[in-house]
Amino acid sequence: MDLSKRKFKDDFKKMLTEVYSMDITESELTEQFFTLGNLIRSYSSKNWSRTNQHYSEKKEKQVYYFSMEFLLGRMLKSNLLNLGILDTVRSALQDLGIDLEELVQIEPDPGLGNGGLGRLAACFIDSMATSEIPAHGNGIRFKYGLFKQKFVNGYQVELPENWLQNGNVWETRKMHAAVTVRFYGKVWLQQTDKGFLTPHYEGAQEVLAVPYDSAVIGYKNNVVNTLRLWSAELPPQDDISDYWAYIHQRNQIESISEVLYPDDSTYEGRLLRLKQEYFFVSAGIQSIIRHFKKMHLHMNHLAEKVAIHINDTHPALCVPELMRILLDEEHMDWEHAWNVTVNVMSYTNHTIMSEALEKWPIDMISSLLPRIYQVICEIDRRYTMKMGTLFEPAIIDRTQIIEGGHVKMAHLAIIGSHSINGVAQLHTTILKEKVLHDFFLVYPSKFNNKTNGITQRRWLMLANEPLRDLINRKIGNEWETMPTELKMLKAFRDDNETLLELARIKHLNKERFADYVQETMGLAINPDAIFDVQIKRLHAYKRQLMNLLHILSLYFKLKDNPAADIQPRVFIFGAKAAPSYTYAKQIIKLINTVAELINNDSSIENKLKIVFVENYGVSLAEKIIPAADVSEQISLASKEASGTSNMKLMLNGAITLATLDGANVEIKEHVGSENIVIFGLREEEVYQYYHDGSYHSRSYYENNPVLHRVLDALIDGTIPGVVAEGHSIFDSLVQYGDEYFVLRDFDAYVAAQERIDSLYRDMLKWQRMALINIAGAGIFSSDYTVQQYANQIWDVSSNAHLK
Ligand code: 26M
Repeated sequence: MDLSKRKFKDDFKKMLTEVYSMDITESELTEQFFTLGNLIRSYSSKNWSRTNQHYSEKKEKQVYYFSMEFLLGRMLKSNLLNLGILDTVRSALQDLGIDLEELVQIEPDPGLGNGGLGRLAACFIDSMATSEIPAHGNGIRFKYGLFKQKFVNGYQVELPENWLQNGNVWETRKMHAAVTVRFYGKVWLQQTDKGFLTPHYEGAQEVLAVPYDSAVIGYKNNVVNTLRLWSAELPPQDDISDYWAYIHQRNQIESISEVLYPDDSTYEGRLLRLKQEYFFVSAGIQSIIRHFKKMHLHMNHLAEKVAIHINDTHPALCVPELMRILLDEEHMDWEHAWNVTVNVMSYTNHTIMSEALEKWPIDMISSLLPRIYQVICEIDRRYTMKMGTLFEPAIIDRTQIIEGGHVKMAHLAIIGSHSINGVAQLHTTILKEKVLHDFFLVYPSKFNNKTNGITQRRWLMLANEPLRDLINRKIGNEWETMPTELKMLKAFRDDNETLLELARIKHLNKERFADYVQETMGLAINPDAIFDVQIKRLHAYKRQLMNLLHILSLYFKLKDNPAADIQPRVFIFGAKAAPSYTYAKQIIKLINTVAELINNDSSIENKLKIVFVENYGVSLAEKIIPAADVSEQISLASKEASGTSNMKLMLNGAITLATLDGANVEIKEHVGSENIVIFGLREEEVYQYYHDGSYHSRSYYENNPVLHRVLDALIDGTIPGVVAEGHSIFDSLVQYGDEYFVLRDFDAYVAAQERIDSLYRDMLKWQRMALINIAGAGIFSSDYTVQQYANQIWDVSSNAHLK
């Protein structure tokens, strides 16, 4: 948008007096933040209604991205950037004596997600608005986001994240768009006088779903899409006969949208979680149908106007919910309704970890959602009938929806969708060949790959302004919306001046992060050291433990020989563990304790430091990633579906140290094997071990002296204060088979780290590698990912210009 500094200053002062009756000198940061937030809203409101009007008039097909999680991060700067007024506003505020960076801190970081899956949804809505795809998010307005992590004596402690405490400037409550969601009760089918079978409900509990809409602003294109998050409320009551019963019921209903479940890899069959899933699914689908009806088209045409995307299995009830509405409320016959449903739905799988697969006990679904359960049974009956004639019984048994007293949500999503995709090439191949092989035999053409991506606007333009400026000076700014243009940077691979500038920018970012660490943790770290970064949820398969064992091996090397020639390193960790994941929490305690030991050992002369940042999340990622030299992507091959921190880190010039897992495989292909450090077991080797059962971790402990010493340190008192944790972790590796092959990959990992050490010594060579990584990162922009979803799955146009 066009905005002069002068106009902005006038608007800002006017809004401040109108809303707070204050002038700038009287106002504090909070008032200034809300004023700026409201101004941004007013600047985008015209385009928001214009976009909606355009979609309605053109009757364009709309996409609805259903996701339990949207891990947005702070929106202030992102909105300013996308409106094209970031620099103007920053400088105008400065004239008024206000520092934009201070206002930024006022905004809570809305942590409405656990990790990769939720952040992917946030990158996607940014990219969809920018790519001019008519697509909207649908999710839950959790009152409490992912817990705040604190370390107490090295242990993780969880505190509530009350992000809504001071209100949320970006949202609008849309009472007129509220819908009712039904739980429990009895249901039976009755013949009406028109000859329809309609269900009758008795004793159902009614929950009011109230939407809160936020603008999703496209980058400099006047498009504003919508993120709709639902909140659960007690429907208005005519009379309240029993006040205490009323209060109780209200609390019970409001608990549905109270808190995000903090697990990202283990499924637990909790009733409240199932309520959450049906709640936002039913509310979202009802609201889509309401909107569709304004077009006065027959329901048979729904799939021409609506695509619904199921982000992991959490919203898989979309399938029976849409069937329910088409059958019961629109009186379609089963075949037509099913045809429409399958054409509308598509599903993304995000994990092969079997413990993450959702399956709900029949009793739970049938009592909470009696009509939905009937519909699921009928879907399953028809599936087995139809496919039973075409495939052998064993395949049908293994692909049924209802099995062993449970409803399998992935099976429901696959049978009910026309597309199922994995999130990196390797992951999709494993789905087709192993994890979902039976389904691949039944529906080969449903399977496809969509490699994940990240938005370069948040993860480079906002997080790393010095690098953005350098790139723009070198190659212009086309990459901002055509990110593969970053490849033009390759022309500077032998230009020492550019490489030195890159080095200077990295150093600057490292100094900034070092200042932050000094201020918040009281720990001094040296910006000349290698900043070696592993930031992701804590999970055994991601092998933060292997990283720590390597650190211990370096520590002992220096203890034995203080003059050992190693490059100084700062190992940076950021990770939350699911509150119930005991083993992950033990690893957190171990890392913190080793940090305490090493950081305070003066004999190693600052050659090693460990920084474990508290409360890792989007805002911290924005500080850490630009300062990273090394990107640790060391999951056991086959286990990480894609990873996305790998992409963010390479985009900021970090060198990837990786196993051939998830999207690392594609990163290697794009930068070439000389610009990445690869080590460890391959996926086929891992499966071979599973097949022949020949992995015996104990022999690695017994035969490798370095490993032996490092592992003994866990149990012999070398690391004070981790007796219980040390034993448990030692046993998991040596005694109980080392499920994720940490000991098997240890030597290869140490060798890879030595390679990093030697590469870093040649500064120009290192920066050349960094440059090639930045230049090759464009293909991993979520702009391309969502454009592929639009063209190949949703069948909607991108770039339908609104300008
Ligand atoms: C399930 C049931 C109950 C409570 C929580 C869950 C649950 C929540 C999040 C399960 C899994 C969740 O997320 C999984 C996830 O984040 N997967 C990651 O997805 C990324 C985006 O595709 C990939 O890059 C990562 O490799 C993958 O681990």
